Amino acid sequence: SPAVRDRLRIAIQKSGRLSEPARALLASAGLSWRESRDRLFCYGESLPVDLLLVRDDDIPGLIADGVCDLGIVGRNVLAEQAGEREAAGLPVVFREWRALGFGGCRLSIAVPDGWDWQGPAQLAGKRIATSYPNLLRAWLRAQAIEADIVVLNGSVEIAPRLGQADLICDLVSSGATLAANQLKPVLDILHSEAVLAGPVTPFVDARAELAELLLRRMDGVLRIRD
Ligand code: PRT
Ligand code: ZN
Repeated sequence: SPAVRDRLRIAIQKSGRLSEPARALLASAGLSWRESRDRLFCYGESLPVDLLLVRDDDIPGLIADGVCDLGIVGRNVLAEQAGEREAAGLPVVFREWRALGFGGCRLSIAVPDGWDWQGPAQLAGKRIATSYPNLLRAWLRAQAIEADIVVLNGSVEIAPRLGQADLICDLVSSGATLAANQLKPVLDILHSEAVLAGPVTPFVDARAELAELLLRRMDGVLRIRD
């Protein structure tokens, strides 16, 4: 059972696409920290809300383990890890609390430029490279398509050229990376953006009020930005 705490701890990406916008959002919500930029822990000054700077992939697990209370992470990462926990028979103890309006991208199926795309049925029996096996598996199952999933942790877009896979399922924003690898997106299986993630069950100590205050302020900032 989670320890009783009177400070709220938020995990954000240490360095990457979501780190600056996450910090900017929290700063706009009135948070400030005593910190040096490269430190892993930032002590909250204006409110008892601390930051932990981590790899984005670690954020759902940190919430699940109760090391952090909230996190700012891509919906793609949160949903993938929820699927992974479900597949392992573990309870999914985190969920999306708010969509934050930055870090937008799609998890898309992309095929070689030369393919004459006719629809999902064309994927049957193909090898699909991805870093999102759980999201892809769920989507394939829903479409009743049997295909082989090739799990790669990086450079997914070169897999077809290397002969490791026939096509890919990867994150896309501008599409330039796909184009540079002679691939074209044909359908989106998830629309993603940065989200505030938190536990499924409410806090029972001082963190409840802190989280409520933070949400109220964040909602105010997000409304103005709209
Ligand atoms: O070190 P750490 O593990 O924390 O960082 P990371 O390298 O895993 O994550 P990072 O910073 O690359 O991405 C963090 C999050 O940003 C992702 O989980 C997504 O939610 C979101 N995001 C938004 C993206 C993109 N847009 C995106 N374009 N994540 C990755 N990409 C990739 C894309 O797959 C392609 O390879 O960026 C490349 C450029 O994309 P195009 O389409 O503009 O060419
Ligand atoms: Zn990562």
